[in-house]
Amino acid sequence: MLLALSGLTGAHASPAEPALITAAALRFVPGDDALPLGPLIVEQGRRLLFVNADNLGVHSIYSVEYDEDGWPLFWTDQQNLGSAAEVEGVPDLLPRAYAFFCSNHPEMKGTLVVTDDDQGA
Ligand SMILES: [Cu+2]
Repeated sequence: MLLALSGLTGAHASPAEPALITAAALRFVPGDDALPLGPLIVEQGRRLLFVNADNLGVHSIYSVEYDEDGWPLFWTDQQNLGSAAEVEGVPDLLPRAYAFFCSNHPEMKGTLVVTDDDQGA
């Protein structure tokens, strides 16, 4: 999974600024349904950057669902405190809700909602 950063200037027609998800205190912010900000909402085609701002652990993002080839629909490598990575696969997602988790902390769960392009977030 060393390809994680290869899509940064890829062919996807995405807004210049990626959406952002952060890990803090063993939660995803936004994304954790139990927190006030709720699910993470991203317009279809937009890139997503994951930042680990958590001094309590090394974190990653993995979709719960896998494709027919056995790959997660979206994912990142493990990120140490202060490191960041693009969440691979997000710009290709169709509009709907997707559950995800941290591979190190299965109790760290979240929901990514991909919206139609013109719906905003
Ligand atoms: Cu974690």
